[in-house]
Amino acid sequence: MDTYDLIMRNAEEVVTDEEVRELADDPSGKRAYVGYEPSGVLHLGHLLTANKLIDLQEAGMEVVVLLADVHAYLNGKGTFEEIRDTAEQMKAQFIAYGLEEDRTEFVYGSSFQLDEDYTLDLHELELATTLNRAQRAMAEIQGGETAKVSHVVYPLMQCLDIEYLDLDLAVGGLDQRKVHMLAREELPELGYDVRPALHTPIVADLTSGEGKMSSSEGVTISMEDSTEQLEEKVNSAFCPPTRDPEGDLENPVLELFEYHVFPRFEEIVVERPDKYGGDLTYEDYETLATDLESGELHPADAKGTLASYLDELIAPGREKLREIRD
Ligand code: IYR
Repeated sequence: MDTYDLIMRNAEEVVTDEEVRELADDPSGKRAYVGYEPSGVLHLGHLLTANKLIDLQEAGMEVVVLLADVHAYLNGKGTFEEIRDTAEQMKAQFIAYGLEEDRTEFVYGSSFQLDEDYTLDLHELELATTLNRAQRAMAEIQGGETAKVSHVVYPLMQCLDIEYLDLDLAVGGLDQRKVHMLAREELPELGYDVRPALHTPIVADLTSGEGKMSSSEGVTISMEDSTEQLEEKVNSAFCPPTRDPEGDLENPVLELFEYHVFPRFEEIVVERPDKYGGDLTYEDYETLATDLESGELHPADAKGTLASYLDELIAPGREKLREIRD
């Protein structure tokens, strides 16, 4: 796959395409990042952006993972000590998942966000940004009410991270787009460069096909799931025989194949007894989706296959978590 296509694979949008093409022309030494609030264990929401980081590493870029401890604190995720503990566990799970340890820089937010220069820049941004704008940038990230002062400081700090980590590309789920747009507008006011952003899709809730999977309600798959739990969740997933269910619904089974399985495996084998037509082998998502729509691939077989590939992907992280906790 050529570098531009690899960078763009499964991206929902990039801002701007022209800037990303420029990056793709000369990716070596360029720095991309995702920031994560340390909280809980890794789930498919985290792994979707991690897949993109793995693509970017393959494209020759340097990858930075921001363990956003100060952001998690501002968002009410616990004490600093709890957040640090969770962050260390997250780091171990990311490495187990496939981020190359010696080519990934893990950075704690608190290692630079409390410095004087950063703080003064933050205050300058506070002065330049309306409450309304900061609240809107935060609304999709926070989900609930953004009534605390910490909730408006949070997105401004996220804008500054892009400059202070010396990045060439900001990566995040679509829920981060308003922060990235704010950064594009505000960083030049402080005399800093505009950097492109790449947004991954938000995968629908497994059972309903609606909303976003990684929300606190609903079902998601995490590094903590046993093989049996994972099978159970996938088996109860919404999977109509179409990639485009009516209205706002999505087919989460197909989405998981597209965003999680195909990027990480060369080929997917659906094991079937001979009397049901024997094994099916897929090298790309399109063919699998087409077969599901035509009835060639039964939803139950698709689910069984999905569960076993997802299990393979999360197994090393699950093992790591067990080690840490024992
Ligand atoms: N807002 C992210 C966490 C986060 C991301 C980046 I990129 C930062 O620079 C800081 C924080 C979230 O919703 O998890």
